[in-house]
Amino acid sequence: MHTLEMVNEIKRLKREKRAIILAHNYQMPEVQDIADFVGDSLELSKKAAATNADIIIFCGVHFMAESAKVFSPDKKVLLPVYDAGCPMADMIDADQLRELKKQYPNIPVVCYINSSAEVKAESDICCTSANAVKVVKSLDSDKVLFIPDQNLGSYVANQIPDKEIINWEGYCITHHRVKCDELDEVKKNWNKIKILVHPECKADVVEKADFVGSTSQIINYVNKSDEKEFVIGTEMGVLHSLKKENPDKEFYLLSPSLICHNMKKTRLKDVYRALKDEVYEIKVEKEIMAVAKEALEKMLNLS
Ligand code: CIZ
Ligand code: SF4
Repeated sequence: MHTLEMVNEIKRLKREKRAIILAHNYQMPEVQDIADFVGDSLELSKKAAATNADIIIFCGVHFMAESAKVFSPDKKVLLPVYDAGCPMADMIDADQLRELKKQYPNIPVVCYINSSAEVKAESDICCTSANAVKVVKSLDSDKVLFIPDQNLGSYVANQIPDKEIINWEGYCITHHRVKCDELDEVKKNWNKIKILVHPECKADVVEKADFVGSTSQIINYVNKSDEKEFVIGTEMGVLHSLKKENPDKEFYLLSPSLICHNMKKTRLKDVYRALKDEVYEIKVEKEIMAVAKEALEKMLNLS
């Protein structure tokens, strides 16, 4: 089918089936352009909860579609590519977390949103890269177990030196690849250009950046800034929104390795098939959903 025809079919099916399409900031441009909303995982989950659509096509990775399902259990949530997963989220499972909790009894568990619903259900509170510092600060404990991202955990630990953060050794295979040398090279050649990075990058990269934030925080920073050129240290998908919203500004990727292959698995044809065949439905056990929701809501109640 021709692209234009496919786009029209997607629009028609969307109306017919009362569906909405949500796309993460890291998705392919062709997918972002057909979406009703583009954002980070939390913004998209909130959209999912607020919509009165019957079907949610979630263009992202598995844990994100699961969070959307947790917030809207009565809706049909579809992930267009069944094996679009997040390697970081898979670095800890519920059994491993139960073992960790036995090892460190009575220490609260803060769980990054990049985790399965089952892991969230075993945690005290969730966080995103946008609010991790605030979440950890809010806890009435001087020790905190932080899972699964060691880099985000280290970033939080640096911001809150009076708390001890016990990190799980997970990491994002995409952001963890960025080398400090790559940042040094940029600084050497363009010493005034602003470097904006995601806290999933390693500590030595984060330390030297001008701004550290989630994808949406990076986009907001650029939208408000008077500067004209930026180096972006997060997955390349954000460049699409950045360029679209700021046609007068220039963007450079901090490293060519900033590409998440799982995020790039979803193409227009997959969105079309997801709508047409209603695949692949995300299912989470009822009890897990209820407890995972508590951990997510505790985070939301802080903001
Ligand atoms: O929470 C998200 O959407 C992720 C994985 C990244 C970010 O910073 O937005
Ligand atoms: Fe997971 Fe990293 Fe890909 Fe995000 S960019 S989905 S954390 S592997």
